[in-house]
Amino acid sequence: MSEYDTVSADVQHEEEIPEDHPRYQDLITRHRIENGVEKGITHLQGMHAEGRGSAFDYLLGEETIPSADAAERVAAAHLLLAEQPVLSINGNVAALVPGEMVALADAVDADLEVNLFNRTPERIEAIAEHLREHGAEDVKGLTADARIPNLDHQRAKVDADGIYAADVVVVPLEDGDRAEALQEMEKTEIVIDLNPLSRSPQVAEVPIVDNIIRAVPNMTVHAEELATASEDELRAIIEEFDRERALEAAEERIRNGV
Ligand code: PTJ
Repeated sequence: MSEYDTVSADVQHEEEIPEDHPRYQDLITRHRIENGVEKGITHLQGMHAEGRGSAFDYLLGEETIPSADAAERVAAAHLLLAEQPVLSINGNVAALVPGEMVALADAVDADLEVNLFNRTPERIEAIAEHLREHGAEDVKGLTADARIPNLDHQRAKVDADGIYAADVVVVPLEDGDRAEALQEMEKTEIVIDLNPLSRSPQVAEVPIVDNIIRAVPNMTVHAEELATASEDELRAIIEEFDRERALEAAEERIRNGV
């Protein structure tokens, strides 16, 4: 029996997963999503989403490829330049990277807003509470006093002084319709999605094809490094970025391993 056979399928705490396990990150991810479902944070559909993401991550080599790192730096530059940046949180994001989203929001002075595909008052409140437990002081998304135009009922609900008014929005693991509707509102949209062919990264001004577990901490590192950069320097970073090339590079890695 190998030492890895001792990793039970019924892990209670993620500390039980050995860090040198070859599938460590994937096991941690699965564990956090399961925990999220048990706590009423993550929707059951979030498990399907995670399964899809994990297949793409496997093909990407489970690492941040250079084009994704560049996109994460560009995203940090956009967030630092923004007047009113907002980070959107759904049930998968809350389960996977709650503290990391709070740290990013602090680094770029952004708001956090809960915005769900499968919206219920119970899940909104559970996610807001989970974020508070991870250090968030103010969580938006509970008022829901505005609507994203041209989108069906529940998914369209946002805060008037949050996503509705934002100039730059980070929308991780987003559904394509909402990503398109936000694009139509002429917001600068930063999408994190492991599938480069999904509609959300396809419409985003900054598509980040990377696992959210790696992407968010790396965006924070870039934001901290760029904190003293001038507006001109930040604008130059943004102008150099080629979104089509970033999408092609990710697809190339997935299809051909290059
Ligand atoms: O919490 P809710 O109710 O708002 O629902 C959230 C989900 C994610 C269930 C909902 O938005 C959904 O069904 O999303 P989709 O259409 O499955 O899209 C999720 C996308 O995220 C897919 O393209 C996945 O490949 C990608 N993805 C999954 N896990 C990760 C990921 N991308 C980055 N990092 C991940 N860990």
